Amino acid sequence: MEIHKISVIQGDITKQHVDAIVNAANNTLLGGGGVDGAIHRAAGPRLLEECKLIGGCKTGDAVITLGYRLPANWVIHTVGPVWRGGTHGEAGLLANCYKNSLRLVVKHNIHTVAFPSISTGAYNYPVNDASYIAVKTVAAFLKTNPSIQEIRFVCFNNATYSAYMHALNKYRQEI
Ligand code: AR6
Repeated sequence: MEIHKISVIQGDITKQHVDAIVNAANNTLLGGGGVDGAIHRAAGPRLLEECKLIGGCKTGDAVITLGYRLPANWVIHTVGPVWRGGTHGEAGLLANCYKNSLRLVVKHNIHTVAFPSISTGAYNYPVNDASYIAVKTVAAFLKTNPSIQEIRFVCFNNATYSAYMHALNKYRQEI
């Protein structure tokens, strides 16, 4: 049962000892606030140098870099949608963030990965909807990609943690 590979914790993603952590970046990939700022600070300046060479990322897409000073070997940078009321394809774009990040996980033979709550900070995506999309999308991906051993959702605050736990329980009851 792939759902046992999904965990939810409250914590700081920069401290996670996993193969890869995911960054909730912006289209420029040149850093910002929130989890993006925290990851760049913890990884050190060489992360920005590598991101500059990539030259940007479309919303819903993902790119991969090294982790530099982070405990994680890799950083997968994905760009979530800005919430604009829900009628601008936000749900599909958010699901693409998770799918495209996990495609890179499989491609690079990564076994353990940590996600932040993409789009629910500065980009204002309602966390109850976003957390359910996150859980459902990664669970579907795990079904066809058995090489992945753990997907960890790292929630920075209590409200986010509650939303992800609720989403995981809701998904469990539906399958
Ligand atoms: N570990 C885990 N989660 C964190 C951490 C951390 N160290 N720090 C913040 N969060 P946000 P977005 C949570 O705003 O909504 C940036 O400026 C935070 O509490 O980081 O996708 C980018 O450059 C929230 O639950 O990302 C973009 O411009 C979640 O991470 C823009 O923000 C996401 O919040 C992206 O906005």
